[in-house]
Amino acid sequence: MEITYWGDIRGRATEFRYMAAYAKADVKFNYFSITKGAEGFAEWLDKKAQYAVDYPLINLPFLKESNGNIISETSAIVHHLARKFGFHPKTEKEQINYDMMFNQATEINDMFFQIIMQKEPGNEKSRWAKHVLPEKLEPLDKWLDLNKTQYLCADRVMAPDFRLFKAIEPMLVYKPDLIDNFENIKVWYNRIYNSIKHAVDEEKKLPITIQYKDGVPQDYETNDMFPEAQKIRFAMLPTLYWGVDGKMSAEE
Ligand SMILES: N[C@@H](CCC(=O)N[C@@H](CS)C(=O)NCC(=O)O)C(=O)O
Repeated sequence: MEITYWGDIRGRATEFRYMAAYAKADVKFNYFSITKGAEGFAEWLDKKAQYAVDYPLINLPFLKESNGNIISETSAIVHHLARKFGFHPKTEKEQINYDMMFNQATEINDMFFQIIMQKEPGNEKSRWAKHVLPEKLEPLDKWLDLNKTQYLCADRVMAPDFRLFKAIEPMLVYKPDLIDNFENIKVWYNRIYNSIKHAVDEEKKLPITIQYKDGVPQDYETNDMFPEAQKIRFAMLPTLYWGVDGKMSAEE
């Protein structure tokens, strides 16, 4: 199978790469260049229009199976990979844990994007990192302690583990003492890290994303299927204060 996404950033592909690394699976990754800026985006828009003829939901990332089937939507791809690699629930109890943990991991991942990446550094953000962020992780530490499982849903790794790991890894760069008091999360984190060390270390070399405004193609109006909608979306792109090139160190 093949997965297509933006290259030279982590973005939404990190969890796919971690899952593939853990499963030692043969997944081919194709990349459009977003770090080329406007030019890379224009190349994608051109291809997108071609794919959209047969597959109107086309987006980045998308997965193409060997029979030609296309799957878009990040979480749909994650669940598909989970089923293929055995990282999916097999009993009702596992299914319940999986559903809950996937939601928890998604919320924590979204919080990372909305607050750590989009909020200007300052007193409010520091207080958020000191008080709110640990408050979100503490119940998960207790959950692991009470369940006595090696991973979030059971004694085997499943998709929510990768989603949460992918969110926590850069959080630890942003706030290195974040899990110091969470013994169970620490053990869980190191267990996953030690299984896919090489993939994680490779990922650490990449920025999470680009400063979005740098990727806006000048000529998108001639390329885009919905130029007016794109124009409004581009005008509303947030400024990122963390997670882009040169802005990935600890903040206090
Ligand atoms: N709902 C989609 C959103 C995907 C998305 O926002 N992709 C961004 C990159 S992270 C993109 O550049 N998409 C290409 C496009 O909009 O044409 C998903 O969950 O995968």
